Amino acid sequence: MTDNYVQWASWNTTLRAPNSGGINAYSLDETIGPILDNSRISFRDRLYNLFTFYGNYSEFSTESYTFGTAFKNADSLESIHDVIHGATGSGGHMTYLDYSAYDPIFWLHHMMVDRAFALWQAVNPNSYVVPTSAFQDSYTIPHGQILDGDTRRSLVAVLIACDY
Ligand SMILES: [Cu+2]
Repeated sequence: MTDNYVQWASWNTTLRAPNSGGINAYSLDETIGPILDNSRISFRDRLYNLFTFYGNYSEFSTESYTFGTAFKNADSLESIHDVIHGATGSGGHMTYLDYSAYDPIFWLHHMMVDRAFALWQAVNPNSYVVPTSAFQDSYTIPHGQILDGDTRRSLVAVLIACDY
């Protein structure tokens, strides 16, 4: 465990905007409401733009669509999602991928992401994953492998084969 992650061994409660990384850290909840409140109109406008101008699933959904491709998209549902993770956590659980699901607000946040996706999908029923090559290696996918609408099922097959 590196020094950057030592707090996870000592925190025994969910923290948002923790006042420190120490064992007696507490949440500064009162700082998060204004951050989200000040960004509310921006989030609304960004979603409006995504719903209005993005008819391609890959462009709408993910910011990684721009890496290593000829495609450029200025915004994505994933990007909005990321900003809300950072703001809600403000250094606490929601900020970090490995720990965010320990904060109950994670599930409300992801419910809203799913809702936004469902709304977009209702308007764009014929657009889904555009086959794109993986821009880097991962545990299950080598760089260059084509990712498409069947990739997730392939990952499930790998997990089943690994007895997870
Ligand atoms: Cu998330």
